[in-house]
Amino acid sequence: MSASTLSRGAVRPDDGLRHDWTRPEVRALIDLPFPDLLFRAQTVHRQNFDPTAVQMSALLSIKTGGCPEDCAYCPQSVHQECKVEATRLMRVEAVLAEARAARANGATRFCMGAAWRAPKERDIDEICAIVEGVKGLGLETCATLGMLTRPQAERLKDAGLDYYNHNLDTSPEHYGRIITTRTYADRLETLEHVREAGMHVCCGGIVGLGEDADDQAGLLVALANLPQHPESVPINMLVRVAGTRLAEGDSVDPITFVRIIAAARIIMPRSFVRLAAGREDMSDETHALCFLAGVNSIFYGAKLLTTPNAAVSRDAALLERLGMAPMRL
Ligand code: SAM
Ligand code: DTB
Ligand code: SF4
Repeated sequence: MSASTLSRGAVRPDDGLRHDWTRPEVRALIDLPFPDLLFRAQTVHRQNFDPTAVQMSALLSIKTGGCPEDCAYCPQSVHQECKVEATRLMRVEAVLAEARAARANGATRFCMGAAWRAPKERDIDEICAIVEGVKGLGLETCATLGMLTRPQAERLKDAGLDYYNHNLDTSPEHYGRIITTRTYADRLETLEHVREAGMHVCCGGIVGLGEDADDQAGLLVALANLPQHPESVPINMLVRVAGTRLAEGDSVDPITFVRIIAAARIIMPRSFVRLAAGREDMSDETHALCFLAGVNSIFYGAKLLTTPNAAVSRDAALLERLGMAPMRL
């Protein structure tokens, strides 16, 4: 995208950050000797953040299943053999009860996910009421509802939505093997609408989709070379769900995963890098290496959207063992 084709809200700021990373450069970073890579990541991390503080986001599926998109990894797609029961959008009061519980647990941001390709206008009315309610509890608000138009993004911003999550998922080349019902360009367009509306961007991807090392670098390059770095970068380890197209496959070496996290930290130095899905099956030691590599955000709570998350008691004990603590607002 040239500067002249960027619309106003997406104009690249003079932020002193690099937006011109190349794939060979990022591959070389990922492949650095592990001590050098972690030293660089930890140095960058300390220049920008308190290395002991972890941002805690709670996640709630406010509209589950029945999604028309064909994302190969996702149990909520109607194209999968597993049939996650489709629900309608939750009522405001039910969402607020969950948000209060998340706040009591220590989460400072409440992320709401809906299994939609894109919200309809009447959905936006209901979501705005939910966002206003959650914001009123003193929580930061985040939603992931699929594709958005610019007016929809503006309505959500006006209702008090702080962050919008919309992932690039993988490299542009690998993308077509994972999703055919929505293009990479569609995703970039939604991200632009979110930016133009003045919301913070939460955008990341998934490791373990059968991608190669070049795709892994390609995802990071696509994220870092956005007009502005996403404020929040969730890196998910694929949760393999029985009955999905990606139920079987080779698992990614945890050291490779840590390397990808470290490279994300180095090339997006001021972004919160979130260790997102996949923590339930990750050892405490892998968690610790991810924190060293620059992770400073996690999903906190018993459940992700449809699958289990690492237990709250385990997370609390791990942070304590590591001398780390939840970040306050
Ligand atoms: N339906 C909306 C959309 O995809 O735009 C929002 C919800 S969707 C579940 C949000 C993100 O969750 C996806 O983009 C994907 O990155 C992640 N995700 C979904 N299923 C996953 C899985 N099994 N393992 C890891 N991440 C997953
Ligand atoms: C993100 O990057 N990961 C979250 C959130 N954004 C919405 C979703 C993870 C979903 C994991 C599979 C599930 O629980 O259905
Ligand atoms: Fe639908 Fe989102 Fe799942 Fe894709 S990731 S199938 S868009 S809920």
